[in-house]
Amino acid sequence: MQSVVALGGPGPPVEVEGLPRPGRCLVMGILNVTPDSFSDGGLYADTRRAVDRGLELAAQGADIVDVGGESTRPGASPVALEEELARTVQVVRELARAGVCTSIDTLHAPVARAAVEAGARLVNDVSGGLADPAMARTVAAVGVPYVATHWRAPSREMDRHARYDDVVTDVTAELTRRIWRLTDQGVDRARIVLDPGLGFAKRSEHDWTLLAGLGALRRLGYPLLVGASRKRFIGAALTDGGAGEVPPARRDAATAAVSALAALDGAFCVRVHDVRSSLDAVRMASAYQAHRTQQP
Ligand code: PMM
Repeated sequence: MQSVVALGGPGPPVEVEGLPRPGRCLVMGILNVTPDSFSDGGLYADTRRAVDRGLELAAQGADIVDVGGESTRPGASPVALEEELARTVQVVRELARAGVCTSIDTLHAPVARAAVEAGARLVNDVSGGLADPAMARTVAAVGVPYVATHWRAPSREMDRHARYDDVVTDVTAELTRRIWRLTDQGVDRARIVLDPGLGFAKRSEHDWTLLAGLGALRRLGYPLLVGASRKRFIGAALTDGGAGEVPPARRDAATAAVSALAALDGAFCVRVHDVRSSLDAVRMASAYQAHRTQQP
């Protein structure tokens, strides 16, 4: 069965089988069950608090709650597999049991498999299958949608890899190779969602160029997920050329603006910390778009 029924963008919204279909860009709420993520590290580090936060994100309107147990901020160190499993699987299980559509944000095939067995409906892998050679086969076997993000290197060394001739062309080519590898290993094309990987081996100007170039990435023919929330390029743009960066906790209004821009450019989903503001933003984008298409 074909899961992607229509390409988004200027045009009808994209749908992926097994995920919510609200008729607009989806909003994925971030639930980092980590002590060290860049903007919310330590806030939801135990299971009870994490589940409560996931339920809160769902009540605020998150279409998907993305559970992650390993920080991917620049410079972050990896965590042991057992620790990542302990942080995430029970949280996924309880949220899924409560009826929340849950995804697992992991680089590791065993965590992806355990989370899907606990009820996760999407695997979100910021390495696009590069970090764990077993990921593609695992995703093919468990048969849920898969977010393949543009990635070049582990967090502690990714800043050294932020070199591009033309970032949109290079990221498009590298994602195309990811798709080949995934489909070669049995992943259903109709279950692949692509992500430009804002902040992953990118400097601010790369992030902005990719955001402005979503149309080119959309031409690959896959739904796009955009993860801009509170990232460095947003903090840097808010300083208006002044010194320093606006801190992560003060970047939600700007993140919502970016969510509206991404939705207008046909993003399938935005991944955000503050669900309410980005949900309002993508709703505004869809109302605007509906009226724009009515213009003569
Ligand atoms: N960014 C982070 C973590 N997971 N997943 C996807 N698909 N895309 C992203 O851009 C992305 C991600 C890092 O941000 P966080 O530490 O705030 O979760």
